[in-house]
Amino acid sequence: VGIPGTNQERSFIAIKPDGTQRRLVGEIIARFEKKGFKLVGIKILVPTPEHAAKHYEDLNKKPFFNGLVKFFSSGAVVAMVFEGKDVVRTGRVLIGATDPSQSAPGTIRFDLCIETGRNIIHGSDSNESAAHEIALWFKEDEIANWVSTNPVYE
Ligand code: RTP
Repeated sequence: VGIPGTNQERSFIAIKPDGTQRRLVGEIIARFEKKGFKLVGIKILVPTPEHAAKHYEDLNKKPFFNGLVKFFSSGAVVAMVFEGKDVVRTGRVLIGATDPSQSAPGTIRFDLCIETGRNIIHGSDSNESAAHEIALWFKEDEIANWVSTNPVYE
């Protein structure tokens, strides 16, 4: 699942139900594309609560876990895989801090949302979680191995 540390590094990025409800799908994809990351996987679905719980299983001891799972499975999620150099770390920079009020201007969360519980987007926080999440959301043949003709972005 991608090659961490190279131009083929991959991250799992998901637009949460509040993002799709607010019609922010195009805006969010545009920010990743304009940066230069390559979209290699995309689908839209309403996750089951079981799938949502698996996605957030690391947080299952947190007081907000049940509410998070309920919200994440309450509407359409756009699940994506983006590829590019340092995409896991830099993708998190584009996204901004978990609490939008602590995020920097110019980030997706600062510019487009207010509440931690409605922060519109998820991005993998490590190469290890990226591999785990991509496998949870995508089959191998749902990821497109296309070559960019732009040498800057490979
Ligand atoms: P994400 O996994 O969604 O990209 O978010 P993150 O890494 O920035 O934050 P994380 O700590 O993993 O939390 C996952 C999501 O849970 C919700 N949350 N609610 N009510 C609360 O205090 C609280 N804290 C976290 C947020 O939607 C957060 O994105």
